[in-house]
Amino acid sequence: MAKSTYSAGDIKILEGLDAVRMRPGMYIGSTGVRGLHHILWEIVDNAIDEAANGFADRIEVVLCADGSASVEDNGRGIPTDIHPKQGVSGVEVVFTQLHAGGKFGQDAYGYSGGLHGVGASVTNALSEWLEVKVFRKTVYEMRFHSYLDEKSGKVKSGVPEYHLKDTGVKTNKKGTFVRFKPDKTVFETTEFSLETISRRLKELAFLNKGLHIVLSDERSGTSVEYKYDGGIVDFVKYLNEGKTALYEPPLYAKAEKDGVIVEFALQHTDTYTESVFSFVNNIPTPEGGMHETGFRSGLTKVLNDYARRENFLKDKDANFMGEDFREGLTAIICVKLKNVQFEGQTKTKLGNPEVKPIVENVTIDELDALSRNRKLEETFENVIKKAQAAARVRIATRKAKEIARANKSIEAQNLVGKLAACSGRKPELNELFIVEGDSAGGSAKQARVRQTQAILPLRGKPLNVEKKKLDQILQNEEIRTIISALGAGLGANFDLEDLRYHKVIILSDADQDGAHIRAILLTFFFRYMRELVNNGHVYIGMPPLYKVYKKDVFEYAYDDNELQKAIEKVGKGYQIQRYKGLGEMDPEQLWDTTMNPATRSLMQVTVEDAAEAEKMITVLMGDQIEDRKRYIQQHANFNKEDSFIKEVRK
Ligand code: 28F
Repeated sequence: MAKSTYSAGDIKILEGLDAVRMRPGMYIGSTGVRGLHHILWEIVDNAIDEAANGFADRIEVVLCADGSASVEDNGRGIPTDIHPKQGVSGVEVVFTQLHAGGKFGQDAYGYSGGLHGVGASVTNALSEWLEVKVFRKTVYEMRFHSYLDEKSGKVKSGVPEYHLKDTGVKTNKKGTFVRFKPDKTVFETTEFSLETISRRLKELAFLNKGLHIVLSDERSGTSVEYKYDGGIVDFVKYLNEGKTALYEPPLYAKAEKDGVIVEFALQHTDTYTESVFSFVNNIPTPEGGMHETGFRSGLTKVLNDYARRENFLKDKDANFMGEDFREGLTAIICVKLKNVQFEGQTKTKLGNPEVKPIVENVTIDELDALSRNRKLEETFENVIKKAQAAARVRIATRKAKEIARANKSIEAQNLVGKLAACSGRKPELNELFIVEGDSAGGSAKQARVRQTQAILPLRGKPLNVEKKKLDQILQNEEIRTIISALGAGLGANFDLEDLRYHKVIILSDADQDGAHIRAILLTFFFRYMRELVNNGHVYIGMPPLYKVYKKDVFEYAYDDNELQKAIEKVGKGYQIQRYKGLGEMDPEQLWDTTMNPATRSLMQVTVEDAAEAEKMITVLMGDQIEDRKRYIQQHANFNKEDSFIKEVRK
């Protein structure tokens, strides 16, 4: 049984607590509202440690009406017997000795936090009074208080009123109860925040599977309880509420390696952001550190291996990037270790370098095992599919950046001899005719209105951009010339403001070749100058197929139907000229039939349904021959490459 009087010989040890009161900031960071909560967390952390070590499963926190707070756990109870070295009870050691062994001997006590690691004695030192009860068959009690010493004129902190006493009162309870009143002369505010405390207690409940935490606020008469039997799996589910998860339940693993306990839970959603939250010994590490780095590289490796093993990646394919696997990822990573080193701006970054390979290896081993579980086949497939989508976007974005860079050199391109520019300086009035073939180009140059009509003859077929990488596309002279002539850049860098021609008119022959050239150009515009199409700047010139004439009367016909009507109009003795191509028309005919705004026929290209157009272009212009065949069969009525063109004669 501990002695129950307090003698002068015991005083020496308390000088440490007076130092705390002299410079509270050194021990709890600040005397503001954060510091106030800090002294509560010291007590809560001890209760959590007891639970984390498997001795307690319930913690109750009460914010009392008098400004005090109490914490109770149902653990073993702080030792009541006399500590062999200190000569006083374990309780007295805990509340009077400043960080007894950097938070009472981590070896004896297992893992404990580093942030609040200065211990319960600091809470005692900064309280008006503090009361402890230990329930071990009977109820033990001890009280401390701070007071102004008349003799020295100094404040004495956390002084025991008596040594730990056994009240003799029998109890069925076990555990520790601590109640303290923060000192008004220390803190700028002594009002506990229910919001701050409930948020953290909820987090602690997630981090400590099955731990029942009860929080009561006597000031407002409210109370909340937290208990998560799924632990961090429940944490991930909670974070993903309101989002669409790509699989259920979250992936989870826990393992120990080289004295470090690693636990993680993760689940992907259909969103695009990454939400990875990490903890060390229950302390949040928003700045990340070695554990997060290890987790990320382990995740990337194991998922790439899986993708290859399951043939999502073929031999020639490059690996996914880590970021591809983290798009829409919600994850919680928890590690527990001794001798934590915190770094960073706010000391919330794990600095221990040995932790990186440990977490990486645990992540690889555990996730690899899960990925070989046939029941999780669909889960992993969904993870890879999400990464495939992310990779596609990543590559497209990179292309856009390359395009932006390439643009600069394109601008400087010399157009002399190719483009017959117009003299007018008003883009809204200007028209660019992209004409198939040199001879039609020559006629068009002669026929045009110089001020508003520019002619760009295409010599060969432009490149089918759908099948090519951007660098190849930009090597194609025809394409470069078009980009340069329009002057508005391309890709992400495309800017309508800089467009030199508000009508871009494709003039190609009404045959197979012409249709192909048209489709190639439209694909290029759709892929790299979408705005141009969306804003209705792209047109298709419609050269007539027939001329029906007699002396000086004539009619043009654009199809067989119109041919019949033309024949009726011209009447007896008519003659028919069938145009094989634009090249057969003389400048005057070309002007009349295709270029004169008063008499010509243009089709405006619009995209009615971008998703449909996208799919169609991918299938028709891409290199999946089987897909193309199937698509064409399914859309039997499908007017070849031009079906996303809405016909508007202008
Ligand atoms: C309300 C806050 O502080 N709970 C605690 C224990 C249990 C032990 C312990 C604490 C004494 C001197 C190291 C019991 N039996 N809740 C709490 N529960 N501290 S604090 O021991 C601390 C030792 O130095 C405990 C066996 N081992 C440890």
